[in-house]
Order: sequence, then C-alpha cells, then structure tokens
Amino acid sequence: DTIALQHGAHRTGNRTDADMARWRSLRFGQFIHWGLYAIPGGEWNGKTYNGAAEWIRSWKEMPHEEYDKLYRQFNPVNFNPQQWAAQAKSMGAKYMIITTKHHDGFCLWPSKYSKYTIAATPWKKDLLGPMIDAYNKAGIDVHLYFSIIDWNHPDYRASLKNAADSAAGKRFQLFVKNQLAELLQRYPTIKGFWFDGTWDDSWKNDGAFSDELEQYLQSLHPGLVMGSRLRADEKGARHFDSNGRLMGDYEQGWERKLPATIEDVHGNDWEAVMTVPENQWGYHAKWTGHVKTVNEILEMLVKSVSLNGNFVLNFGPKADGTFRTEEQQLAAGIGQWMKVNGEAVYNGTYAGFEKQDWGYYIRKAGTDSVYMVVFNIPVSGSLRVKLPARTELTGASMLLGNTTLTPEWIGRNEYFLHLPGKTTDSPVVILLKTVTGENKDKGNF
Ligand code: H79
Repeated sequence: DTIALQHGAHRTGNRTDADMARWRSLRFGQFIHWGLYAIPGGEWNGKTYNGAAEWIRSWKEMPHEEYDKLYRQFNPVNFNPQQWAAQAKSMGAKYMIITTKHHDGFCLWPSKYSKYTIAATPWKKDLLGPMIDAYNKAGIDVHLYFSIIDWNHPDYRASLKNAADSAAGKRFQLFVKNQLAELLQRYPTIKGFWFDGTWDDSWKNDGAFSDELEQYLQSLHPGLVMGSRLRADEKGARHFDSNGRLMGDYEQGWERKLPATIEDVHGNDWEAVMTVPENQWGYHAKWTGHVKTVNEILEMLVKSVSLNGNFVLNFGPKADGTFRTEEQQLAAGIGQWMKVNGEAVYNGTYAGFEKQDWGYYIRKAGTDSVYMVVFNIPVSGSLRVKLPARTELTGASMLLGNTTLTPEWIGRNEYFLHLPGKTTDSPVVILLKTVTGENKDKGNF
C-alpha cells in the first residue's frame, strides 16, 4: 500500500532527459573540499585533531571565535585554476564538485548575502568563477557542493523549539534560497548542486520547503542535477520517501562506501563519493591510517560503473592553493591507466553477465561491447567467461597493446581466456566480441 504524499517523489524510475543522460555517462568525477579548514589542516595549538579536518571547528580544543577568524589568513597565492583543471583532466575526471560553502559557513564566492566570504580575506577575489571557467575550458562539468548546516549563520537552528526559533528558521530558509539563486545567476554553466548537512530536524521536518526549493532551482536552471540528500518528505523521510521511492535525481547516500551488488541500487541512478584516507575531505597535514592506492581506487571506480553508478574521488587542497604530493601522484597514476582503459569507464553500465571472481564486467551503454576489468588473476592464468543464453564469444582483445586473445570454448556458454603471462601491475581490461544467436552447444540443458 502506498500513502498519499504531497512532498514525496515526483517521478518513478530514473530521469530520461539529455542533461541526466550526460551526467550518467561521465561516470568519473573529482570532489574538491577547500575552505578555511585547510589552514589548521587538522592541527591546533600543537595538537592533532583526529577527526575529519573540515570538522575541526566542532572539536572542543578549537574555540569557535578562533576558527571564525581564520578567514583573515586565507590567501591562496599559489592557486592556479588551469593547473587544477589540467590535473583533473589528465586523471580522466569528466566532472568536478567544489565546496562553495561547507558546514563552517565560509563562502568561496563573494556572496552578497553574507560577510563571511572570500571577499573579506586577503585574497579578496572570487575563487569559484575562475575555477569553473578553467574546468569548463578543459571540458569538465562543474557541480556545486552546498551545506545546508551553517555553523556561522546566526539564524541556523538544528531544531526549532519555540516561536523565535521558527522565525529564525524562516529567515534562514530565505538565506539559503537567495544564496542558491545567486550561485545559479553568477555561474550559469554549472550542471548541478551537491547538497550536504540536511540531517538536522529543522530541515527534515520541513519536507515542503525542500520540495519547493528543488522545484524552484529546477525552474531557474532546467536540467539541473540534484541528488537525494536535499529532500525530505512531509513525514520526515529522507532520500527515499515514506513509500520507499527515491527523491531527487540519483541516490546520494553512498558516502565512503559502495553497494555490493546490483540489487543494492534498486535500478536507481547513484553516485559514490570517496576519500583517499579513511575519512578526510578537507586538507589534513597528518594523514593517518590506510591511504588508498591507485589500484584500490581504480577498483572502486570500476565496481561503481559495473553497478550503474558514478564514482567521485575527493581531493583536499592546501590553504595556499596547491595539492599535496600524495594526491598529485594518485591523480597521475589513475590518469595513466585511464588513458589506455578509460573507454571501459565512460558510458559504462551494468553488463548483465554472471559476475566472476577475477573482477567486473562493464557494458558500453546501449551496445554489445562488454569489457572485462581484471583485478584478480587466478594462478592458472585462465579467466572464466560465462555468457548469457544464445550469446557466443567470437573474440577478445586486451586494450593495453591491443593484444588479441583467442577464447577457448569449454562447453555450453562458457569460455576461458588465457592471459599471455604477467603483463602489467595494473588492472587488465579486455574487450569481448560477442554475437547473439545460438550457443555452440545445443544440447538439452
Ligand atoms: O563534506 C564531507 C563531510 O564533511 C560531510 N560529507 C562529506 C561529503 C559529512 N561528514 N560526516 N557527515 C557528513 C555526516 C556526519 C554525521 C555526524 Fe553527527 C556528525 C555524526 C556525528 C556528528 C549529526 C550529528 C549526525 C549525528 C550527530
């Protein structure tokens, strides 16, 4: 049974328009968390904050008034937007998401609705405009991260407990609406918003406002892509409405985690956002714990695409506008692989083949081209390929070196591909050639 909802999902199934199709085809994005938190970089008064660097203002050792004065030091003299865009492009990213305003409330653009912006810093000039231009010139779409939670704004309330709170809440909603309209007006080439900080009661208990806001933004900028995190319904259900239907344009709950199987994504568009260490988004001077390698990140990217999702890798530039060495090296390593194998990623979709232990299948959308992306080579060197009924494997080639592999037919609709020894330290991509008709083995089974 479904219940009647005024502010639930307004659509069943994925969006089918060209703007959404474009977003879906890009598959690999870059996230950038940049703001005042890059100045302390996870350290304050000689002590290290072990939480996420961009949350340092909420640490008991960090007085709010000290944090809120950091803008006086923000001066990214080495910021080179062309270099940023070139790095993203050579990594293979097709879109990027930039924090216009994180939970701390500091705006990277000179908003006329706030004094707590880049305009008040020694840098003075807009950062978003040049960044968006540079990325667009490099052929990369830009989306804007925007936190609803605002630790700096006097009218922000986590919950509304009395009439004064409610009045503040109304003023805050207008502020949010104004800032978002301002961003769209200033940066008309952006493709979407990435909302965060929508878990407080004040937000989730006003599903009508999030619904009207989403429709307002769509009316200002038709085609805008916005994930499920913006929305609540009138019963306070978030992401999925009280009837279990996805709100917004794609499922936005995959933060630092990936779905395991195609069943986990329920046919919805989705995107995962991933940090390089376990949980650091803004710049932290002392990364601790496990730091992901190029191959680990590639596996997450490929797995996401194989399950019909997008994958976005986060970078946290330093306060001076440069990237730490680890991030530069990762971008270069990923790019090296993408240059040869990226054709398996862009426009990639779930292939519908039975998954094997060696890795992931990806089908180029709407075609018969299926790629195998091999992360685990068995000791035998033989990769099992099991095709759907009435499909035959007629050929295969490795993208690296364009090496042809001759499939060995095992029986029914199963084959082995034999790799020519150890060829690379990176995941191997093999393009399969299949024809649909009859299986070789027409026995009764
Ligand atoms: O911007 C990055 C993070 O800073 C931000 N989202 C990514 C993209 C983020 N990190 N954590 N979260 C969002 C969710 C945090 C939830 C918690 Fe809490 C904050 C857990 C404890 C404090 C809110 C308050 C939920 C439970 C208590």
